[in-house]
Amino acid sequence: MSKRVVVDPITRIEGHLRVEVEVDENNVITDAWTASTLWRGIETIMKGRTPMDAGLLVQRICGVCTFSHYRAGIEAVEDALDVKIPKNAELLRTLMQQALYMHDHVVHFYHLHALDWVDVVSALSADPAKAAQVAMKYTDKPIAAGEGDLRATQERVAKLVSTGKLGPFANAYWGNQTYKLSPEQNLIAVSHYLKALEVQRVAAEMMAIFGGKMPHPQSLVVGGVTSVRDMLSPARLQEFKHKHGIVTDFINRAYVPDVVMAAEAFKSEGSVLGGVGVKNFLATQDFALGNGKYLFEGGVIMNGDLANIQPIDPNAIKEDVTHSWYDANDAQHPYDGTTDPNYTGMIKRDTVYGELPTLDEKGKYSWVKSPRYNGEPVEVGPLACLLVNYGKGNKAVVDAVNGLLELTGLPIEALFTTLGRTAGRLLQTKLVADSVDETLNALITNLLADEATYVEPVMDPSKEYKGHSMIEAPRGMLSHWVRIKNGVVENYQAVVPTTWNSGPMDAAGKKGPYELSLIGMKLEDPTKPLEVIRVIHSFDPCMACAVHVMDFKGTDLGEYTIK
Ligand code: NFE
Ligand code: MG
Repeated sequence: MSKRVVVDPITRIEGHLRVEVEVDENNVITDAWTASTLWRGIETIMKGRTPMDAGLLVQRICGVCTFSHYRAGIEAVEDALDVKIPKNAELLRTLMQQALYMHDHVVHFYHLHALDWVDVVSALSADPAKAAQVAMKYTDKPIAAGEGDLRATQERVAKLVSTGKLGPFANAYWGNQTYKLSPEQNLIAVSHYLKALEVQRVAAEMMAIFGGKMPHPQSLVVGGVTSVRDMLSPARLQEFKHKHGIVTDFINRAYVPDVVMAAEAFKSEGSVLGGVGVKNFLATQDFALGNGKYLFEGGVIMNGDLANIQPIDPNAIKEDVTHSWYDANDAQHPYDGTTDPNYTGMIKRDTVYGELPTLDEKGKYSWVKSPRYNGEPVEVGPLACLLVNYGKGNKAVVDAVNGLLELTGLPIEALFTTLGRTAGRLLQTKLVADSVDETLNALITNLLADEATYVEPVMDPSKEYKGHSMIEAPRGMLSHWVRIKNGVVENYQAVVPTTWNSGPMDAAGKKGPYELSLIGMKLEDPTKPLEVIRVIHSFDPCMACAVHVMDFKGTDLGEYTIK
């Protein structure tokens, strides 16, 4: 007898995500469906507006990767109007992107994903003196340094537990048998979790130095950046460098050792050794270094074939809505894409929690569309970026990947797992952090000879234009597509990283990365599905990005029972 397990809401993500799985009598997942239960409306409100405002409006798609949508919106219009921005502007955009990644990935690992690997309650029984020794095993200068520091962390958490109000640590599956770290290792990680709350603020400040504020920076315009002399003064550049040093130090002395520690502890835990169901990957070139080169190259991997990486064909991208709550006849290319909502409801059935409204997998069941590349689902994100660059022989990436495999004793196949996805995000963070000096130096050198930060775009209202941007956002490849007519936006579509990964089945019944990654995994206890959450979190879901359309009419979209 199969049973249905419902996880809703998945917390520690951005937005609203529901996962349903069927498990057999051995608690092995036999089928899975993922849905966003939130409806928003940004693509539609772009119509009829000046393309010069596109970036500022579409950055509201999300409060997390605000810079990514901002930049993608502006670069789509620049592509349409054939604007080539000055080198200073290009480098400044790269520096902001680097800061975004350093912020976003650190927050994801510690505050959104770590508690899938770290049992906070177990940390209470650790011996702080022993933990101080254990920390030295993974780095000679641990952030969680010394017995006193670790004991203070333990006392802080114990105090929280004694009040009975666990705050951020409430309602988790503590004690689950798939937690593998020792009490001492858990204590080290909890100490870094708390420290990361401070460090992420410094990374956000890096963004604000060039963006004016964070989130939702304001310094990009069609044609370049508004950052003129004041923003590019030596004092500002120095401030950026200083904050970069603080965050990089944390990455080297906490994030790297913690992932190595987790890899060692979890390398025989079955539920983290699956988790890559779709072996197709897509990543675009990004992080322009100002010399015509990019930190990361782009390409498409099909069927896990790293030896045969193809260039991206923008015409191969289409979005299918067969199982999404929208109307459209066929899969659509984003230049001609529509976003017409059609909510069809849920169906009641028996679950491990009793009778509940559940996803209607034979009909429509998610607000997320299903992007496809030549009709195939693909995974995007840090892992996709690393695999594409590893396969193409990008030296920095090859060295970083091989270095980590050596350090952890993991085989190359381990990349194609939940653990690999999480370790891949770490390596991307480190590569990005390590490229900042080169970018800053290129900017400083260029500023000595050339102060241009902006070229005025020219738009002829009697002409029609179309353009798109493809960039890497922290969760993967992001593309924006714009058509301009009579001087205003005629159509606007965003094909977003989390949409690629979390979309429902397509017309051919093909499942996307989230759904396929769950199938075949065994749950220790279906009423406490930690393993499901760990796999899904490894993608770093952002449903706000994935859906980006909004219910203005307050329509009743469904009823939910949250257990
Ligand atoms: Ni809302 Fe986003 C990123 C974009 S996600 S966070 O990264 O674009 O899918
Ligand atoms: Mg879209």
